[in-house]
Amino acid sequence: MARTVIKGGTVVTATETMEADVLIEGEKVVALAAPDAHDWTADEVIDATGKYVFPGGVDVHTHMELPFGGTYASDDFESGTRAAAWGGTTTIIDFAVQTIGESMVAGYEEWMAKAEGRCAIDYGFHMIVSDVNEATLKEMDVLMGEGVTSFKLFMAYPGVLYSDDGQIFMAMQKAAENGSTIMMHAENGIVIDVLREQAIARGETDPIYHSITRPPVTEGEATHRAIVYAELAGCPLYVVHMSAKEALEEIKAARDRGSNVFAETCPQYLYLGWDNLREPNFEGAKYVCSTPVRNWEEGHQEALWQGLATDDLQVISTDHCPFCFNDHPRLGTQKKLGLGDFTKIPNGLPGVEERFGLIYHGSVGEGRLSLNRFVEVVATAPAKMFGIFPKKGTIAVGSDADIVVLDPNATRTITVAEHHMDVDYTCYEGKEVQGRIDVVMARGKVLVSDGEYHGYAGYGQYLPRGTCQLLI
Ligand code: DUC
Ligand code: ZN
Ligand code: ZN
Repeated sequence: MARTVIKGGTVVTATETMEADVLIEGEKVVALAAPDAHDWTADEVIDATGKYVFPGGVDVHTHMELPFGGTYASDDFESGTRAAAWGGTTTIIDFAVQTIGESMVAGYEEWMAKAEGRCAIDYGFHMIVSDVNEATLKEMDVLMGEGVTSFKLFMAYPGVLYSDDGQIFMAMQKAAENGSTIMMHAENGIVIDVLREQAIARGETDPIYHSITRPPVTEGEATHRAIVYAELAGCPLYVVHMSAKEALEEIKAARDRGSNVFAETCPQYLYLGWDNLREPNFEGAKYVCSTPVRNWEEGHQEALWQGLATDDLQVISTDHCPFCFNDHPRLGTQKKLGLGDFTKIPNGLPGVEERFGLIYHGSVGEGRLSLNRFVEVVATAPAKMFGIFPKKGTIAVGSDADIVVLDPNATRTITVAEHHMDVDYTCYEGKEVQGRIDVVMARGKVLVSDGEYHGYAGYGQYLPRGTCQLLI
C-alpha cells in the first residue's frame, strides 16, 4: 500500500493544534507523531513546513445540475466536484429531488445515476421531499436504508417545492420515528408570494426587490414555526441557508431550552448584501438566491459571525447553485431570464470552490474565529451533523486521508479567470484573501498540488450516511 508522509506542518482539528507529521497508508491516516519521534519511510513526502494541515472541507449543501426556474444549475457533478476539490472541499452532500407525483426513491435513483462515475470527491445525498403523502412517508424509511438520513422540506416556493404545515408536521413525526433529520428551507412563501406580486404590479422589477420582498421577518417567522413543529414531533431540525438575525434568535432560544435544533449559514450571507443586488446593468441578478442576501445596515452579518463563534450556528455550507449571467454554452439563458422581472431570475449562486478559502480568510485571517473553530464549522460539525464522522471531518488515526495544506502567509485574489466552476462570474471578483491552498488530498490521493490537478471523474465514491451525531 502506498505510504505518504505530510511533514513539518501544523495539524489543526476542531479540538487540537499540534506540530505533527501525518502518515497515510492507502486511503487512511494511520499515524500522527511529533516530527522527531518517528522514522517513517514513505513513497511520497509532502513538505508542509510553515503551513497548516487541515481536514478536507465538507460542504453539506450543494445543488449540482438542479432543475430550477426554467433552467438547470450550470455545474454538473463532474465540473462541480472538480471545482470543489480545487477549493479544498473533499466531500459534498447534494440534494436529490422528488418530482411531484412521482416516488421519492425514483428521484434518489435519478440523482445517483447523475453522480455515479462523475465525481472527483466523495458524495452523499439528502432528499428533497416535494410531495408529502402516505407513500412518501414510507419511502423515508426505505431511503434511510440507502444512507440518506436527512430530508429537506420547503416552507417557500408555493406550487413548486412547498409543503403545507400539516405535511411538514407529518414528515417530522416520521423523522422522529426513524431517526432522520428534517432540513428546512424556512421562509414564509405564502406571504412572500403576495409581496412579490404587489412589487411587480408597482413596476418594482429590479433584482434588489428580490430581497425587499423576502423581509427578515418572513425568515424569522418560518424558523419559529418549524422549531415549534419539530419540538412537538420530537425530531432533529436543521435550518438551511440562514441569513436573518431574526431567524438566528429563534435557533438560539430553541438551543437554550435544550432542543435538537441546528442551523447553517453560507459565505454569501457573511460577505454580500444589498449593495451587490443594486449593481447596475442587471448585474445584481448574480446575487439573487433564497434566502436572500440582506441589508448590511441591519447587522445580520455581524450576528451570523457571532452565532458561529458561540455555536448558535454550527455549519457553513454553500447552497452552491450556479447560473450564468450571460448565456451558458449548453444551457442558454440563465440569470437573464429575469430581465425586467426579478421573480423570473433563477435563484442561486456559485460558491463550492470558494467556501474553504473565504471562510479561512474571514475567520482566521480577519480574527473572527479561532483556527479550531474554523475547522469545526467547515469540516467537523458538518460531518457530525450528517453522520459521516470520523471517516470525514477530522485528521485522526482511521479517518479518510482527506487533507488540505494551506499556506497562511500567502495571499490570493479571487477571480473568475482562475476558478473552475462552470459559471461565468464569481460573487467575490477581485477580493484578496489571506491563505493559499497548496495541496488537496482525498482518500490518500493528491487531487491538487501546487496549481496542478491530478483528480479524475469517478474517483469520488458514494457515502451512505448514519444519523445525526450532534444530538443533545
Ligand atoms: N435557494 C436557492 O438560492 N437556490 C436553489 C434553491 C433554494 O432554496
Ligand atoms: Zn433552500
Ligand atoms: Zn439549497
